Amino acid sequence: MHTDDYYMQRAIDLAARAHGHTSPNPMVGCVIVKEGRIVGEAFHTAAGQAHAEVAALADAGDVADATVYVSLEPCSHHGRTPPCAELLLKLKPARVVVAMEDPNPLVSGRGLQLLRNAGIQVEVGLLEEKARQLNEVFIKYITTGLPFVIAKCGMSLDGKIATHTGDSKWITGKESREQSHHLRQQVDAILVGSQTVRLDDPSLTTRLQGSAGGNPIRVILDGRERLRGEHKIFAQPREAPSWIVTTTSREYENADAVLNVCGEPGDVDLLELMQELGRREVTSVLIEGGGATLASAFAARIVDKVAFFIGPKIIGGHDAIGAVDGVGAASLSDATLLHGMQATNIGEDILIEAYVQNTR
Ligand code: AOF
Ligand code: ZN
Repeated sequence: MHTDDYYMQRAIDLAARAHGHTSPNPMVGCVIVKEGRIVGEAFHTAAGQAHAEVAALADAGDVADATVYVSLEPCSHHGRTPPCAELLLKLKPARVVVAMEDPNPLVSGRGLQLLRNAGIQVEVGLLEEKARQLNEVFIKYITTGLPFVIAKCGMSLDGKIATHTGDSKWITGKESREQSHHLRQQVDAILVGSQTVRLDDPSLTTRLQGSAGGNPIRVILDGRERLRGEHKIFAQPREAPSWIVTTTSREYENADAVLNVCGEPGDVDLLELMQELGRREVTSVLIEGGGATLASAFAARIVDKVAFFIGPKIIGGHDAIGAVDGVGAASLSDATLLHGMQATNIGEDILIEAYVQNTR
């Protein structure tokens, strides 16, 4: 006999198997238990595909005395698929245990209410923190319409992303770089400034061994219109869409989309850009620099999480670019405050992750 915690953990683990594949939907897992045995289980594989509960119920057969564990409240609305709560009402399991309420305003408690009204025993909040962390992207996107933004960089212990002559390859080791590809695989879009494209000419694709990792959309800020057509992001055949963001009406014949986002001339309004990306169902963005782009992102308060890789080097020099450039905070009360800061050893490097307080 296992505990409720055990089965919910299994539902969360199942959900996580689809990491990077469910956008704009959440990751959801479901486990159905009868007389101490798992009789059905499934996870949501992609938007438009069956919800976790539907697939697990199909797997289970008769669920009259069963407990259904699901990592997100069963939905009550007609989206791309019909409401899971209605299917549960029809099949009438004895008990439904849910990790967290669905933050989708179309659901938010209505699914639970439907089940309770029908006399099904409902419990909410088991392993809720884990479930919320798993779906931090979905929670942000569905409640604000803005993508969840991760600011990433690779820097020396003294916070530099290049030497004063511009040498930057490599500050962190190959394990960190591989970890960055995992991050790319999990997001809908990567954002960089045109300076990074001009200096590094990156391809910004996901390269992971043995994985058909999805390539995120490449979003390039070109407020000052410095990009020409010769860069890898414009190469054919296209490995991923390239969207260029400008403040004027310049046309880019090689771009897959041109997003005209007003701001000061030469300065893209990043909050407006996030709103536009949200409208295009981009639920997560990985900002990969450089220093000026990260500075604008923190100043615009669009960053939710940081992932800073620190290599065991000290570069020094006041002309060496820092991870976060720009003018910076005038007083500490203007600094971007973080919480939940965590360190992980990655090869010889350390990855620091933390959440930004007072994001939008
Ligand atoms: C669940 N189980 O496996 C998922 C849920 O367009 P649809 O029909 O796929 O609905 C998407 C919404 O349904 C999504 O925003 C979220 O509120 C919920 N997703 N719900 O009970 C699932 N993927
Ligand atoms: Zn559903």
